[in-house]
Amino acid sequence: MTYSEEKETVILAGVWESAGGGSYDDFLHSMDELAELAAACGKECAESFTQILDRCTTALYLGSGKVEEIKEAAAEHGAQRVILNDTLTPVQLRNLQKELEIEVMDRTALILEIFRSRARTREAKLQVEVARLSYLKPRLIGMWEKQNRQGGASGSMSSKGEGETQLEIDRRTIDHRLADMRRELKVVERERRTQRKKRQASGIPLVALVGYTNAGKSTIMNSFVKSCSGEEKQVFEADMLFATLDTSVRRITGEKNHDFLLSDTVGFIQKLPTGLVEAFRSTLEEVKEADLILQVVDYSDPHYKDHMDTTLSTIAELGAGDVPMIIVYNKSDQRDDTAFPRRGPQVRGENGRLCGSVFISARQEESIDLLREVILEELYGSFTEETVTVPYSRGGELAAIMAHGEVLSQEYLEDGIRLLVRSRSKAADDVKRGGF
Ligand SMILES: Nc1nc2c(ncn2[C@@H]2O[C@H](COP(=O)(O)OP(=O)(O)OP(=O)(O)O)[C@@H](O)[C@H]2O)c(=O)[nH]1
Ligand SMILES: [Mg+2]
Repeated sequence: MTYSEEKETVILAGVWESAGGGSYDDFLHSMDELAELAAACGKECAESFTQILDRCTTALYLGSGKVEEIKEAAAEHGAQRVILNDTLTPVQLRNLQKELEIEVMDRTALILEIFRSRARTREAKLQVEVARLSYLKPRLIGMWEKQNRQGGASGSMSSKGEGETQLEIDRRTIDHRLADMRRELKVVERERRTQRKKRQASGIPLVALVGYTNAGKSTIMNSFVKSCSGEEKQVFEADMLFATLDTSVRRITGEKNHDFLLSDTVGFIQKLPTGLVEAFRSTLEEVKEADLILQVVDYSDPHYKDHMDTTLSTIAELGAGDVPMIIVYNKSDQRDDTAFPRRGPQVRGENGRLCGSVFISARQEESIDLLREVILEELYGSFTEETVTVPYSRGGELAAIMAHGEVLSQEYLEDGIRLLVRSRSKAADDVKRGGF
């Protein structure tokens, strides 16, 4: 699955299953997304075919008439590949390839290819490779048949029997490699767990940016980073699907000892191959451990509600359904009906839980200030003013109060100092409990 420097010309095709329950509109949207995925992978789409069927055909995915049409179009455009909008069975892939006589690839393989080209760290590379080999294994037979037909790399393999033997060897090789890589991943995961424990021990709350791919998560991360530690800790952001694959965590300075850690990770998409969710589980595990999830939504996308559904179900799948959440309606600058930055109404989440919401643009400083305020409120409570009297003998307590709150006035009494303190309510509770 490599692609050359020159753009590969492809043809897209998808089936809307009228008996499948999904709406036709959603189907068309997923076809648009397929085109974006292909573009993100450096492919040029020459034509796109859609077909309405009760159910996809078990032999070919598409109807045979449509396959003929695609074959003609592929010849006309000089296309090198046809990309299908679903995950195909090994049989469908094999048959289609035979009929079309050019490369065939399904949505899962396309996403895997993007992930593969983007993976940077050893962990991400291993995760993608595990997902890719698991996907490839049941589909090897089709590749062998193709090689035989073309007299490809192993041209000497003339009889079927030899091919089958080679297939067995290949499957075993894959099994060995998978076992090796899973072992290596376990080691990396252990390191990640150790890091996470250290972080938890530090007591600094973790806030996780989560959302559909291209929603603006990395841009929000960078705006926060820029506001407190300069440019050098920036993460990669770009107008492309799956710009981020590796999780990064940055410490964001709040105010008065109220810091938090912000994590940015891989985005979601509808029909994200389950193999990838599995492979990325340890990376996404951060989300489960978070004290707060920021669900970033591209509010300028007409399909933002579907994206939210996909994100919520993936969060639930990861076992992070109970983590408090704030919905961040980002890219509000791209809408002419939305004032921003501002707080939005409370939104009822999947399990009936209420989440706060906020309308922002990640590129605007005031927006980031508001978002910081909303995060701090959620983590440390809203501001309250309270009078406390600290005995002269307890200087440590006085220092803790000054570190976490703002002293508005002070009065020296006989038995101690009376202070009027403005602080976040959760922090004030801790002071009262002697938690500092
Ligand atoms: N107009 C506008 N563009 C934005 C805003 N936030 C992000 N973008 C742009 O949207 C594109 C995607 O942003 P990223 O931050 O890379 O998105 P992401 O959610 O990290 O995406 P993945 O890493 O692919 O999951 C970039 O071109 C950003 O410049 C915003 O508030 N307004
Ligand atoms: Mg990103």
